[in-house]
Amino acid sequence: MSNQEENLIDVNHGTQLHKVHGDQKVFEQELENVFGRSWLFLTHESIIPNHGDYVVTKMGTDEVIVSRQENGDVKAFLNVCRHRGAQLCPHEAGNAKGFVCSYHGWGYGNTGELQSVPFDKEVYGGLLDKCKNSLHEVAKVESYNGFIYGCFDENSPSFSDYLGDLKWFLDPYFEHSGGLELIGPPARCLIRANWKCPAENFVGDAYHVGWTHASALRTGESVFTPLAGNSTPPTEGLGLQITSKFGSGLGVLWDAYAGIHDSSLINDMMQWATIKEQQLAEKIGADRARIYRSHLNTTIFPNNSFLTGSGVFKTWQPIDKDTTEVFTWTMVEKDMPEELKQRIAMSVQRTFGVAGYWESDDNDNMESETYMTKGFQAINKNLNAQMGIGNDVYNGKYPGVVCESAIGETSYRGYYRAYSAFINANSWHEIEDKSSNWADILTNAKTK
Ligand code: UNU
Ligand code: FES
Ligand code: FE
Repeated sequence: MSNQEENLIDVNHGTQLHKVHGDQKVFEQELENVFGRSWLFLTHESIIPNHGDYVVTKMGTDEVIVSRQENGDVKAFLNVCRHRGAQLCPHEAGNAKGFVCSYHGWGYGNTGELQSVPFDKEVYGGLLDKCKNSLHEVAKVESYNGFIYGCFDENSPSFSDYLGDLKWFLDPYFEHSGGLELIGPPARCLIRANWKCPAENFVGDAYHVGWTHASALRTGESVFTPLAGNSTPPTEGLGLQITSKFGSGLGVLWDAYAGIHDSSLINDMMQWATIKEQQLAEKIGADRARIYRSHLNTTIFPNNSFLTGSGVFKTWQPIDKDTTEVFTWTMVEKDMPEELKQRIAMSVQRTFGVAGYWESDDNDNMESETYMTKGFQAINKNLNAQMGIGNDVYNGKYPGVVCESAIGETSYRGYYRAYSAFINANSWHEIEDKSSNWADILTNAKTK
């Protein structure tokens, strides 16, 4: 147990040590205990629809090939040749029945099997066992309404159990809407910030929107514009915060489907969602139909964040303790007119693309959080995630641990409670064990 970090997170008091935002030893434990055990977003069915379609993406610091099989399944493999370890596929995406290494020419099927070895008989004398040199396969791959996630640990719960109480809130938009598609290829860029800074921001920070994004709100004229400069106080009934057993969490801002998009999109998007909300009300009831037409800011633990309605969909890939590669896609509803999908995709790049006028507001804060906490004196001091502590309710009116307030830190606490369980566990069995009383821990937390 000596390699573990019992004091990094104080789950009972809603505080974390500064070094959670970037410490070499903590980073190494995250790769093993968090990225090695969690469900990580890979790609979407709509991006690899046909046999042989593939993308190359990241799972933690590993690069993986995600490939559509002949029977329709999706498999994922480390993008590393079994011979001398060279990068197997140098492209970001394409269609291929197999991959040939650029170094000595070993050839693999898109099933991962080693199929051809130059001069196999002559140089190995028939002693090379091809069956034992398949590509290293990611243990589990699952689709949630077309969103494909992979997990390195075969003992993980199913993706839907992993989502836990969040599923009830996500299904209206992801499933009952008729389904989504993801528009790629993802924009990619590096930020000088620890990967958790943006992950925790998206899991539950409605607090920063009016302040950090004041000028984006004023110039963009979105449905959130009244919040600009914190000129409107958070009213009762504005929204909710929700967290779940394994750290995934979200914030609801009621009736705000058009999200971050500017005035050129508000009318068309709200009209679209209002008609669909009425249809959904008959199918799934008025409460959940309203959730479809609301705005959800979400992080699926640990590093996949999105804004529903807004259509912003991201992964935060760790490069090192202070560097993150940000991937940004657009998600839209399948049955939207093509022209509306394209306008949303362009607006997502204008707002949350690599130079987006919302994204760049956030990145200054992400980078300064990462650096300021590294000072010699600062490093051992605490962060504070105590807002609304004591007001969290488990399985009340809604599933999950919920606070009926738009602004608060319920989802931060849930995220870091789970993070602490992952960091201090050596197996999924131990994560489950440390999480059996998760809701009690969160609802009983006190500031002192
Ligand atoms: O967390 C965010 N980035 C966000 C939250 C954005 C818009 C509304 C709420
Ligand atoms: Fe939140 Fe300073 S006010 S980081
Ligand atoms: Fe932001």
